[in-house]
Amino acid sequence: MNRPIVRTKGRHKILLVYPLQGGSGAFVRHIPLGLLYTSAKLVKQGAFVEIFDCRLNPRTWREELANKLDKETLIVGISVMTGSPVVQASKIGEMVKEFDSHINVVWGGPHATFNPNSILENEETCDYVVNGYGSEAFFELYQALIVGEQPRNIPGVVYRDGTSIVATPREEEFEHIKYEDIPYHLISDYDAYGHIGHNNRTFSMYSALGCPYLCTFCSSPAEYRDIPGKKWIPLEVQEVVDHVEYVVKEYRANFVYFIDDDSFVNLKHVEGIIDEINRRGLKVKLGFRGARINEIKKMTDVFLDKLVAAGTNIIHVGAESGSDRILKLIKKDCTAEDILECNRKLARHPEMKTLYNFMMGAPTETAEELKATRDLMLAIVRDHPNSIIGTPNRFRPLKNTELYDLAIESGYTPPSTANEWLEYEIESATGTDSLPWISEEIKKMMDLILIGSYFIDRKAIKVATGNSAIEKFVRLVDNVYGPIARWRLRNGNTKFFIELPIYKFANNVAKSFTPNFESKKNKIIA
Ligand code: B12
Ligand code: SF4
Repeated sequence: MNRPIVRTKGRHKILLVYPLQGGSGAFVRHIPLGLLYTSAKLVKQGAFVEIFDCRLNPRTWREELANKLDKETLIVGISVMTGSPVVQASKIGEMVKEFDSHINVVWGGPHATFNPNSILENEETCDYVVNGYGSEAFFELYQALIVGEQPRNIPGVVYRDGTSIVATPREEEFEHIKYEDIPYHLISDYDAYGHIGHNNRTFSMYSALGCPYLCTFCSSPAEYRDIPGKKWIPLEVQEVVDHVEYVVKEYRANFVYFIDDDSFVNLKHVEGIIDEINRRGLKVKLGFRGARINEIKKMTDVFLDKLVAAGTNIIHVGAESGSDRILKLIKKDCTAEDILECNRKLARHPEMKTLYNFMMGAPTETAEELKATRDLMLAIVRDHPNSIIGTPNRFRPLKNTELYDLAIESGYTPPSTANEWLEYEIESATGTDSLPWISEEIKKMMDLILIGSYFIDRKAIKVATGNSAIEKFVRLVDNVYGPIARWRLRNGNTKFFIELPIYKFANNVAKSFTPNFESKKNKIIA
């Protein structure tokens, strides 16, 4: 279905909403790229689209969102990740329907992709779910809704018809939106986005699509399983660097975050990009969120020097566990010793921070294996002073993953209602009740590692370097409490662990904060 946009005097407006995020959203606020991609085709065809980001107004979003709605609003689309954004999306749906029940509420994003039926069964106010990539499906859904038709046979669109749920299978191919078609103008204030402690103007983008690996906890293999052919497609170097140049020149970006699942499957790909960035003389820092130990093993010091010289400021590495058995279970294709060896290599290039991701509480994981993770974290920090231990993810089974099946076998019952999804907050220290394999001993160890991870590497000093109230507070806590946390972590001591309730309280408070990432040096004077 590819009719031109029908313009009516009646309902035609689309409002795309990014809900408040969980705890990690207090530290990282990327541009709502999913919404820009989703609206790309619609904007190109002349539809009226607005973006509203609740994260920029955490306390007043209801009133501000209500002000954006009127009798011409046809669709409110919400981008939903698993965890507390599900509850937020549910609140947005209720608010919209209270305002006007004729507005169509559409859920999309990673959570919607894996849970369309559960959403439609439990969220009365959600009318349609888009499963998978958004641009084409949302365009076609809009075309149906604007002329009052049922969105029959639209790949990826799922909806209720009476008491049954109708789903048309999605198109199984990678979505690639040309950078010229990304409607960047829908975002009015780029200074509002970034990472805590950075006063950079950060733009996230892809350099490659997909991922060829099969880590058993991750949603990506499930997402790409049925896509025929290669599972990792590097974008053309010229195109990637044209995109970088475009955001640098048009939007004064000075930090580009490659949000690829994995950028380094073929080292030549990244090498091509950094060479071309250098050749064009673009002044921009780089971050890569997808790097694997088996890939770092292949990187030479010359390659790493080049990455640093090109302005690479941070690289994220999935270490996940200090236990070789767990590393094998999650198919990381490496051992704990490999991680240490790669870490020592990365330590020789300290200008580039290395952020390690970890996971705790996988099905069958024992307390001893968790201690091995704790020991690995301590060794990483000892060997590489500019490493950062990311807040470890408490394992939560993601639908369609191999570990999900193992979790079900191990007695796990998945959530259904929005409030149950709240318990899914991966980085929070609450709610392990639905994971029956987590013993009291493991739970204590997980809590200890979680709290310790904030202090193990002095990240407050490395990351929260700005002058905002929250950053000053974080540094103060690091100075006063940090030594105790590190001592507890090293010794596995959880006696009188009053830090845990304090942490839970602080985590909740942090969510309603809007840290100021504003880049004053870089402000565009309109
Ligand atoms: C940036 C990012 C974050 C940021 C937040 C996002 C932001 N904008 O600031 C932060 C750091 C806070 C974050 C946190 C987490 N993240 Co994250 N994150 C990402 C990342 C790297 C990029 C997201 C992005 O912009 N993608 C690009 C856009 C174009 O893709 P997209 O959002 O999927 O949108 C497409 C479709 O989903 C759909 N769509 C999206 N929104 C909408 C809306 C409508 C109306 C429609 C119709 C369609 C639609 O259309 C879009 C275009 O095709 C992805 C990995 C990736 N490469 O996508 C992981 C990813 C989304 N995160 C993931 C995970 C596991 C997490 C965490 C749970 C754990 C963790 N610590 O990483 C937390 C928890 C978040 C929470 N509950 O609050 C998983 C997905 C989990 C899930 N089921 O939700 C991903 C896919 C990584 C992975 N492979 O494991 N994340
Ligand atoms: S964790 Fe990373 S490397 Fe592994 S499958 Fe997911 S995206 Fe790919």
